[in-house]
Amino acid sequence: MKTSNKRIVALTVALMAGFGSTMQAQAVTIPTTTISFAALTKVTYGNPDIALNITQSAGVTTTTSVTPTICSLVNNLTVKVLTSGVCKITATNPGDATHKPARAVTRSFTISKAVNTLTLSDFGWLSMANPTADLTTTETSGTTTLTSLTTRYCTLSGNKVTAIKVGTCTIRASNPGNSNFLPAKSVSKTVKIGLTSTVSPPVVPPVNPPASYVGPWTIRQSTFTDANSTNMIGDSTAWVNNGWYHAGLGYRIAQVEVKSTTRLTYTVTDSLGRPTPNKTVYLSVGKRHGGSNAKVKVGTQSTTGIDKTPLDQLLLTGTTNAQGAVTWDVTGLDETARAGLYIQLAAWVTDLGVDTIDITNLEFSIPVGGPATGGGTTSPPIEKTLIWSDEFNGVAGSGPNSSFWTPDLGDGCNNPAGCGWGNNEAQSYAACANKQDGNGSMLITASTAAGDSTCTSNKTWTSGKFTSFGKKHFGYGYFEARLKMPTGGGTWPAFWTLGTNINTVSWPSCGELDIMEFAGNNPFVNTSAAHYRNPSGNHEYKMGALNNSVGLAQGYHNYGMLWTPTEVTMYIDDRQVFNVKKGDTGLTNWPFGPNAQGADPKMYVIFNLAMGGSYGGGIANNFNKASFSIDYFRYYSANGYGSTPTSN
Ligand SMILES: [Ca+2]
Repeated sequence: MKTSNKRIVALTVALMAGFGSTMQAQAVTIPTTTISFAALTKVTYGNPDIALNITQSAGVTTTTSVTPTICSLVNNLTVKVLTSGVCKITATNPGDATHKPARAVTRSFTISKAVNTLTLSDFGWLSMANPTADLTTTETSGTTTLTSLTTRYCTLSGNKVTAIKVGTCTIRASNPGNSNFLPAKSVSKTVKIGLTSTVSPPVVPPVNPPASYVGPWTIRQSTFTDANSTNMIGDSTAWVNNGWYHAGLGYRIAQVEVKSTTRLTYTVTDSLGRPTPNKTVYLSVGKRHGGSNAKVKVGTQSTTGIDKTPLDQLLLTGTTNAQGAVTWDVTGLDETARAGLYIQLAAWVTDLGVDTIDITNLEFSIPVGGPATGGGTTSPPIEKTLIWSDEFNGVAGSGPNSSFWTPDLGDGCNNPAGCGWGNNEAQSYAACANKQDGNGSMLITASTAAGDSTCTSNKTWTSGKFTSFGKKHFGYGYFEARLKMPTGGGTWPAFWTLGTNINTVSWPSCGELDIMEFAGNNPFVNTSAAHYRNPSGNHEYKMGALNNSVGLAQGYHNYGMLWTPTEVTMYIDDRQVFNVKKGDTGLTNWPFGPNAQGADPKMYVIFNLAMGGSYGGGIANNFNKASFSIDYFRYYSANGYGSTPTSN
C-alpha cells in the first residue's frame, strides 16, 4: 500500500506542473462543484438510520450535523436519529483541481415523537374482604401516574390501591410522554367494591425465598367466634390441668341446623406466629373417647354415629394453603335436631398431646328452617298484619299465577337494562324455567340443554324471572319470602324490588331494594342492598351482608324487609342484615319516601335466578341444573305502614 501511494503522489505533481504552464498561456473558466442533495422527509423517533443520497460533480462531499444533539452522521452516508426535533445537515465540498468549491447545501427535516402505549392491569378482585391490589402498568416510555377518580371509595399509594368502603372504584393511569414519546392515551379501570369478591386475586409468586417455619405449631379454627358459639374455657383448662392435652387447647360448642353443612377452616401458625403453608393437618371426626353420636359426612366419608373408642371414627388429613389454612365441610346426616346430638372434631398438626389441638363440637340442635346462627343482631319482634300473599301452592308444572306475576323473558338485549341484563349475566330467561312443584313451592330452575332439554333459549344457560309489575304494586310495609338457595358455583338468585316509576324516571332514580341476593360461589353469605341516584347524578348503593354458619342452600330461611318512608331494614330469620336511613344517603330526593309533591312511592316485587355476571362470578362446570325455591311471598302492614297492593 505504501509503495502505490507514493506513485500516485508523484503522478499528480507531474500533471499539475503541466497544467500550470498551459494556464499561463490561455484563460480557462473553472466550473463550480455542484452538490445534488435529495430532500430529507419527516421521520419518527425510533425509525432506522436514514441513508443520505448525495452526488456531486467533483471532489469529495463532507456532511456535518448542525444539530448534533438531535442527529449525528455516520461515515458521511447515514443520519442517526438521536431525539425528536429538527435535524439540520450541511454538505460541503472543497472542489478539486479543476472545480471550484461547491456552495454549501443545508437540508432540514422534522423528527416526530413516537406513539406511547399504556396499559393498566385489571383488579376485579378488590373488595372489603380483600381491600388492596398492586396495580401494574406497562408503557412504551415516560412516567405513568395513577390517580383515584373515586377517593371516597379507594385511595392509592404508589401502585397499591386500597378500598375504603363499598362502592365503585375508578383508577386512571396517565403518562405525559417525554422528549421522544407522545403523551399516552390515558386508561381507566373501574371495579365495584363489595364486601366480598367472587373474583380471586391473581397468584403472585413469592419474591423472597420461602421462610423457614419453626414449631411448635398452633392450630386455630376460625369459623366460629364467641358470638355464635359457646367457648368452654373452664372445661378446656381442666382438661389441660388433668394432663390430657397440651396447653393452648381450643374448645367450643357450636349449635347448628340439622342436616346443614358447616365449613370449618383451621389456620396453622409457627412459633413466631406466622401462618404456615404446606403443613399437614389431621382432623379427627368423632374423636376417640369423644362420645360423638351424630352421623356426618366429610368429603366422601361418613361417620356412623357409634363411638369407636379407642379409635377415631374418621381420621382425615389435609394440607395448609399459602395462607396457612385448611378447610373441611361437615354435613349432618341425622333427620331430627336435638340437644346433645353432636360430633366432636379435633384438629392437630403433629400428634395428640403434642403442640396445640383445636376441638369443635358441632351440635345439631337447631331444626331445619331454624335461625341461621351466623350472627347479626336479633331484632325486636315486628307487629305485622298479613295483607296479601302468594303461597305458590299451585299444581305441579304450572307457572306463576298470571293475575299477580308476569315472566320477564330474554337475555336483556330487548330491555333497557341491556344485553346480559346490565351485569354481564350469562342466562336468557324463558317462561318454562318458572314452575310450581305441586308441593307448595315455586321453583326457578336454571339449566343447560343437558340439564333440561325441554327448556332452552339462545344462551347456554336458560333460567327464570318474574315480577309483579302492573299487577301488584306495594307501598311501604313488611315484605317476606321463605326461600331456599340453589346449589352451584355461579348461581345468583335474588328477591328484590324496583320503583314502579322505572319507565318514567329510569333506573336508578326509581330506586332498587335488594332484600336478598346470594352467590353459589359464596354459599354461606346473603347480602342486601339499596340502589339509588346520588345528588351528583350517579348510581350509588349501600350494602350489608351476613356470613352464616350454615350453607343457605341447605334449607329454607325467611328473608324480610321493613320499609318505612325514611328507613329500610333487611332481615334473615329476623336477624338484621342491612339498614339504611334516608339521612345516611345525603339524598333530598330519596326514592323510597314521599317525592317533592308528597306522593308516596310504590315498588314491585321480582324473583329471579341469574347465572354468572358481576355478582354470581364464575360458573362451575360440575352441574347443569339448579333450582331456587320460593315457598311463599307475604306482604304485611307493620309499624303502621303498608296497604292493599294496587295494579298501578
Ligand atoms: Ca308454599
